[in-house]
Amino acid sequence: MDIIDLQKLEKLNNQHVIKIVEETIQLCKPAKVTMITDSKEDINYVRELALNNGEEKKLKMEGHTIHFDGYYDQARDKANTRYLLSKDVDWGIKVNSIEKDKGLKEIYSFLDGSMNGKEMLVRFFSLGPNNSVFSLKALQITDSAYVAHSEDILYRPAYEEFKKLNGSPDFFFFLHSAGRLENGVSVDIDKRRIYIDLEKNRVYSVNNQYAGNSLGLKKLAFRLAIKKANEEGWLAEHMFIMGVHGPNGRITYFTGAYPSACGKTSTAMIPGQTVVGDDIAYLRKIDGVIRAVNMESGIFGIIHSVNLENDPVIYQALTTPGEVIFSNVLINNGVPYWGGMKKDIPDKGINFSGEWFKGKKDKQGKEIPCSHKNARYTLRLNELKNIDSKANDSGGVPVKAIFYGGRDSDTTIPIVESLTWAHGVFLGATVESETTAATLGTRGVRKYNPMANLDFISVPLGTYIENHLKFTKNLKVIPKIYATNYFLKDEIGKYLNGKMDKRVWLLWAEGRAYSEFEAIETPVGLIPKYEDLKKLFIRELNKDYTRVEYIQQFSLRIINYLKKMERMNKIFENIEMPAAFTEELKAQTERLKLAKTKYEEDIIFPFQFLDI
Ligand code: SPV
Ligand code: MN
Repeated sequence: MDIIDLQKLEKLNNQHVIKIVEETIQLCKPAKVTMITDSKEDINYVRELALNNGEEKKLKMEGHTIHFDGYYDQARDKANTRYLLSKDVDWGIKVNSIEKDKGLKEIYSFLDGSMNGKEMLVRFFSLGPNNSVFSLKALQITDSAYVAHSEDILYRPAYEEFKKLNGSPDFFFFLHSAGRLENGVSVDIDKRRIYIDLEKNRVYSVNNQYAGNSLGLKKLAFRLAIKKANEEGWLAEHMFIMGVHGPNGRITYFTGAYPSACGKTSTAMIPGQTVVGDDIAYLRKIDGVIRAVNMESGIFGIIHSVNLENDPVIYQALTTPGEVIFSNVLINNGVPYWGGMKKDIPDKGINFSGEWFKGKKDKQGKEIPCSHKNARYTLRLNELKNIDSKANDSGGVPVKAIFYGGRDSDTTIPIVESLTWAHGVFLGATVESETTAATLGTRGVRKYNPMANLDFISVPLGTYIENHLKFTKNLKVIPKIYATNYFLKDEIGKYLNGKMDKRVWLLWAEGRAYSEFEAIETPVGLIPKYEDLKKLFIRELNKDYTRVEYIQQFSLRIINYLKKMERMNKIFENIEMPAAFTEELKAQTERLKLAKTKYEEDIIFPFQFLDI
């Protein structure tokens, strides 16, 4: 470390930071150590380093770069992500863990000398807006300039904020090494590990680059935050935050939790609305109101199917000058291409498999697509024209409604409002979703995914749900809760809804927050009336919404719902859950059974509930 970097470190006046930096140097043995402050020069240094060391390459358009992750490093590695535990914990759900001493020994052995001949970057960030009661601080050390650059786009730099810690150890620490590189990508994938120490608020990640594995501040910090939130009585959730624009200029803030690749970003980006955040929200009670901040300041979004029609705002940002990192797409002549972009795709170029040509096969004989299904873009929210004016407010935005959703082809209706807060917590806690390309492994398998957060819950499930149930205590305004499903299909496997229909669900819920629409009570909650949706489809989408469509979408598939309740009963049989949750499960099951007997049908039309 040269004298200027040393001074930057010393100016923080924090012995804990100094000790971590010293220990990391001893362990990882970098050739050079660079401290990155919030200055333009330092941030630009990271950007240039990523280009100079080959982790990113310039594209034709000003500000655009491409980064490739290794062929086997294209998504979150759940199998090698583990909690380091010094004693056994009954989580209720299946959680990957390893005995702490054993895990530390293993990961230290992989980190030992991992930065040989490389440059170590030391960076400081705030999770949430600077100067805010919501925010947490994070120290990131990495030998990947791509990781440091991505974090610069996705989070708020906070070297100056770290000075205000006054020597306190109250920050998260993330150590990452991409390990041995060939052609700019991590190669020792068999030694890829991500180990989380919940007791010390530290995470170690080695031999990977895919952002969900490597960036400390994203899903790794999220796991630490969930534990902290549960201890302190606030919520850290896998949620977007958006401003829904109702009639007469009214803006109503919603949050929404969806599993990865199930419509979370596309909901937050629906035309006509404004975005605060698309992935992780911190929620707190302030003066009797739930308020939320985006802990990030950018988007690491899935690029597949982003096109002018489905995602006009993102598409524009991806096709005009500005700071964007593309990852794992096809590059031809300095121009990025991806599946579903609705443009002609060249039949050769460079992609995540190296030199690519149409028809290229992998080792198993499977055709390699032009871009990976989980290929991504990284950009700052303030590059987007639909950023909400309150996106960086240190006090957050007031939350009026919460959406939960999963990828469910055969059971749950497009939108339903919960009967009460506890029923809403139950609806969120019983989300099921079919697996996607966002994690390694088989796709399309139905999995239970409470609050779309199963991969990240870092406390026993019962404790996590209890924290939600009691969150409304002393609240002046209790937000409404909605369960949504954008993926319902008919009996021949055709999707029942268009991609833009979510705009109508949002606006219906927005109106409900002011009692502007009536609803029909069913065993699973309150559903919209046909007449209201018809008006909204015309107003929002200029679309004629037929009675037949309404009936197909909102009829209750009682048999499937009862099967779902059976699956839930089985899951919760062996988990210690709060009594209020168990009662909701029982009550909803009973209501469904009663309806089945009363109507003597396997599928009940929405109109039938009107004559109760
Ligand atoms: C997700 O998979 O939920 C993401 C991307 O938001 S990442 O977690 O970074 O892989
Ligand atoms: Mn996510």
